[in-house]
Amino acid sequence: MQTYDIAVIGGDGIGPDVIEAGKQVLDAAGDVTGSFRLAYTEFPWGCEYYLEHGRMMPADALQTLEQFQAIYLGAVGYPTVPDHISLWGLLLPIRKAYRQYVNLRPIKLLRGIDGPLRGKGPEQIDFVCVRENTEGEYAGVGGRVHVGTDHEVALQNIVFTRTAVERIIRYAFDYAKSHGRTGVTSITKSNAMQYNMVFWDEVFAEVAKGYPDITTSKYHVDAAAARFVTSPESFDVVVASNLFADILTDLGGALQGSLGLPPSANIDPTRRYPAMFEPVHGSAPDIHGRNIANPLAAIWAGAMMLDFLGEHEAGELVMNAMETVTSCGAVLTPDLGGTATTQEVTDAVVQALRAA
Ligand code: GGG
Repeated sequence: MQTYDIAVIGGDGIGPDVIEAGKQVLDAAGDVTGSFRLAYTEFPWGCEYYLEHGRMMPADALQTLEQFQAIYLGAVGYPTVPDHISLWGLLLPIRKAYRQYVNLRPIKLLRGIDGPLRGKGPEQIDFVCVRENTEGEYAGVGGRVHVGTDHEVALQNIVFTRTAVERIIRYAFDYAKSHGRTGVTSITKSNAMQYNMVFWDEVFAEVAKGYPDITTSKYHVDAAAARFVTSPESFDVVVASNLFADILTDLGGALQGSLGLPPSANIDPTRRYPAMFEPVHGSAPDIHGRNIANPLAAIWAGAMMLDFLGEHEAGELVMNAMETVTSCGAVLTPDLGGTATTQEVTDAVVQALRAA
């Protein structure tokens, strides 16, 4: 039996609760398939750690995490610490240091979930966003001068390198090819952003030439946002910059019926570094401690982790168990109109998995 070493960072707010739920489901998948076990090592990093130590994770955290095959992350951020400190203290350094240049975010309406769009069901809402995950608007280049004066200046520079733009676009095409998807849509704002986004458009056109069997389309981000709502079925694989895809995938979460559902995989496709799996949602301080957080995004992220580790059957079992629960509709958390607790939903998924 294969053992995988998994680093677990529950993080802040509801993060530890939904990751605990995910672990229970993943362990059940290991039992049922009999083909693997996950050996977890917990790291108590996040905002509480920051308040005690003045940093979100220890100075040698990146060396420590490098020994693991994958990282399972809950959520980062709490009102006690400014958001830019928490994000730049934990999540972004991991993505950048481990060259997790792909952030894969499926947008799929699960069976039984009543999405907000009239006449759009699981057949119409089923696409994948490929988010550039190491630079762009999140490059972290900038500064502030004349701080506190009436002529204060704040600069935040966007960085697009050919290496990063080309590899993420290529990944989107390769993903489409290997997953039976037929179209790739590129999203920019090249009418207003005449340097970096025009550059992206050019690279997209160049890379597309190598994939004659894949149809292509491109939209400005404002038009794309409207199209997510009016015509989600027109998307298959979407590729966009760090910030644009982050914003659009929250909209995607809304199309899925709740931000408690979408998962996210941060991947270094070369596998030189560990990948990191997390729910798209944050720490939700407003519902923290009430045992009503939806665990499905974290469970889904766990299914992506199993798939990435090569445990495809187990990943599929977890997805099917989740859809059994959503289809039945009896055990759902309040964000999906139900009254169930985090643990009740988790138990229902485990039960469905074992029954399968
Ligand atoms: N699940 C991790 C988390 O806390 N995400 C919230 C967040 O603000 N993420 C920013 C990002 O994905 O760029």
